[in-house]
Amino acid sequence: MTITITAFERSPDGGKGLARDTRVRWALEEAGQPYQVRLVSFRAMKEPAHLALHPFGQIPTYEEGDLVLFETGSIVLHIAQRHAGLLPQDANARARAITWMFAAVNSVEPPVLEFANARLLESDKPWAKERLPLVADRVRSRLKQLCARLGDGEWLDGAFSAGDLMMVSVLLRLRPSGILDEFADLAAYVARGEARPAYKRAFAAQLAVNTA
Ligand SMILES: N[C@@H](CCC(=O)N[C@@H](CS)C(=O)NCC(=O)O)C(=O)O
Repeated sequence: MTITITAFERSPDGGKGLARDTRVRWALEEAGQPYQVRLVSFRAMKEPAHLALHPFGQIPTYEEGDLVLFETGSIVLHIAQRHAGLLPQDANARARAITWMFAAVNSVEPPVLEFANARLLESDKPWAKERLPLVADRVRSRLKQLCARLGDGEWLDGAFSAGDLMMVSVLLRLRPSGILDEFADLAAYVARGEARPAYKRAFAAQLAVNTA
């Protein structure tokens, strides 16, 4: 069945791979699944046709036959459960990999987004200078904990999994700030993710859209 995802017609990051369709493209590449992309403008995202797919008027969405999904955690989990390559066979290891997916979106992404927003969207506010260090420290504290758990491991729990895919995708948003480089093991972990051929194909595909 044909898989269709949605992505920005023009990503605000100009193709740096930070828009969340990249993580879905990456999962599909890891799973060896072909897919089509429907590009949407910011205006179209808020119109009824797209709101029927995504109640919050965002990208990405995922369509496969009658199935429509939104939320990248759910989309990546769906892909990982239906195709080999993103979740271990062993039931407990599988549950732990899924736990890391949740950790990425529930425990790491919120402070990362708060920090990114403080840097990019709120920098002109009178309180920005005072707030930014607080928000940065909240990120540092999460990264320190994550770094301690990763230790000198290659991935978070044994072989590469959808948990790593989600975590690397979330951490990549920190790259422009330089904060990731304060944690050498995490920076190397993210670089390992980016070095995967499937990530490179996903990145190139979104870049092609944004440089066309
Ligand atoms: N929690 C959602 C977040 C989706 C999201 O924030 N999408 C962004 C692009 S990366 C978007 O559509 N932003 C435009 C908007 O919210 O109007 C997910 O993981 O899918």
